[in-house]
Amino acid sequence: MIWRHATGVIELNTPRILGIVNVTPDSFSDGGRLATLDDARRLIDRLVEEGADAIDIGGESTRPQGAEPVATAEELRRVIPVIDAARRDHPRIPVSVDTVKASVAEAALDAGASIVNDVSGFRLDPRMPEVCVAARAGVVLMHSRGDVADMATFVHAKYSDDVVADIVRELATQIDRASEAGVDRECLVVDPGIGFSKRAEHSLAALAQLDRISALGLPVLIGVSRKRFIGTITGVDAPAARVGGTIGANVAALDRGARLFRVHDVKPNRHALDVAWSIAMAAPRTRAAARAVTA
Ligand code: HH2
Repeated sequence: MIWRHATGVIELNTPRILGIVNVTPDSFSDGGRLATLDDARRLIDRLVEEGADAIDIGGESTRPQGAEPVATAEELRRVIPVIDAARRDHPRIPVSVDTVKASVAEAALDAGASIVNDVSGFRLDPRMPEVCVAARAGVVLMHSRGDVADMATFVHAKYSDDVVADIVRELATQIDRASEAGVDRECLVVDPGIGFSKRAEHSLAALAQLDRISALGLPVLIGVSRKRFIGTITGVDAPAARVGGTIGANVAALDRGARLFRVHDVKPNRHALDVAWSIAMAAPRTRAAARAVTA
């Protein structure tokens, strides 16, 4: 399997890690850490050094307490200089932009981003599919409900007895919308949207039955990093201290078919996923496999 994006290909012959860069004052686990462009560049240097295969840059939080939507001009002001710097500092590393706004995606793609990570899965901005098609961008279609302000709360967390069937059905609609707009299937990956309109039991069902998400026929990306359900299970309140729980969830997801992992703490996740993958393959993860990313 491969994931095609605007400037190259990510071969999914090994677990791939997207390092998170939140250029937001209010993100739930790392908000406000990046005060200057140099702070963002230093973080990106570290994520790449620790083994990230791509960088996911976002300028609007969807925090679980309910988020404050960000104006387009402000979101652009936050993300474009960081995307530009990431491309100049690390030309081999693909950049993803985490946004639900087509105008932000468009400017980000112009600045050198090659992947659009839309946590609304093309639901919130009708122009998003055409922007992605025009740039031949890689696209993450994530499952969520509601808008930016409430998608990470429990307002829309009402499911039938088979929560995974509901997620699969809604994701299938989002995939159809993307295909009808002309997005190449090889450019698409799906994400069950852990914690988005999902209580702990819903997120756990999605992870436990990830094979049913994989059955949609597209690569699966998951974002469990430091999330609330890990705090619920472990009793660890501070998001930054949830690394162990994050690794547990990522390794379980790898076993159930996930190939792309969006994380804050690249180094420990890189080590854990590489060891788990090498066991699954009964062979060490090779350097050649690790290099099969073009940007
Ligand atoms: N989770 C968050 C943001 N973007 N994108 C994808 N594809 N999958 C996810 O699970 C996902 C995502 C929320 O996490 P974070 O960026 O750490 O926090 P915040 O939204 O508060 O900035």
